[in-house]
Amino acid sequence: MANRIRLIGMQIDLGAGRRGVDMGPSALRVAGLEARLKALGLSVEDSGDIKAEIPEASPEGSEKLKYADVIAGACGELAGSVKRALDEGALPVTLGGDHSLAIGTLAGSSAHYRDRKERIGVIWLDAHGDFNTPQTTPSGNIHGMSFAISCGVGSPALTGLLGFSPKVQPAHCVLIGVRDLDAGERANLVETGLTVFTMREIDELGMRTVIDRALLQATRGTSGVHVSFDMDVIDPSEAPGTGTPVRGGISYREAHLALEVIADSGKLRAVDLVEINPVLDEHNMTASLGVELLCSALGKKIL
Ligand SMILES: [Mn+2]
Repeated sequence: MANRIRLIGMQIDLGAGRRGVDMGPSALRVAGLEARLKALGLSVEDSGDIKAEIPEASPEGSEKLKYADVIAGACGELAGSVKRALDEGALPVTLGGDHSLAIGTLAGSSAHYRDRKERIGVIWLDAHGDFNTPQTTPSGNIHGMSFAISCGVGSPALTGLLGFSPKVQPAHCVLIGVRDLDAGERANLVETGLTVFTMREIDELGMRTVIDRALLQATRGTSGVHVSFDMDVIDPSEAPGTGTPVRGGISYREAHLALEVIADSGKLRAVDLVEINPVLDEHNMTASLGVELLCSALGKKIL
């Protein structure tokens, strides 16, 4: 793993149904992210924030694909920043922002490896599938479509970012922690053949086994793993500051363990931490947890 970390903030809430998640990058910085990472001996650069236009000043567009034009533009910019970080030998840590931003981060890491005729695997931790399409979405919110889009499923206006699709092969992708899927989304996941570990598999097998299997899947035939971590994968009792909480999530320790095992693998190449909404949080506890989790992902050990 690179010991150079580049923080990239993404101020965006256009992809979500509830406002305020665009303040997530600030909440993570206020919670001491940079100092905590430096204390681990990492070299940390903060490249500042990319700002998507606010909804009040943006055309909503299709009600089945809200704010697609603005999201595509902002994600294009983010993709460039993520690719540049990787090209320069740094590990990009993208701070969200709603999960539509993964359209940009996965495009960026995919493009970096594509230049080298290599591929990137994905481990996506989330209460939801983020695998809707304009045909199956109940809300039209793009943060519920971003994983499908990255796998080449969905609107060409978004799957075609940077001029190639898919960004990642479904065979190299794993979804972990889901407990709330829409009916059409479930069908999309089954049809795509994505590897999914639901909360039931975590309960039955334990997080260690689930993460071992996920790493095996995501690293076979790839040069490493891009982790896209949605804070709503964690139980809302530990992470209340998120827009679409669902009870029955992973525990505080399961979240750390997942990222500690990924860090130990040496295969982490990029990470997104998304859906921290300070408006809904209690004294910034969800952002503080986010900082702790990034430390685990980047090599912090208990002993
Ligand atoms: Mn998500």
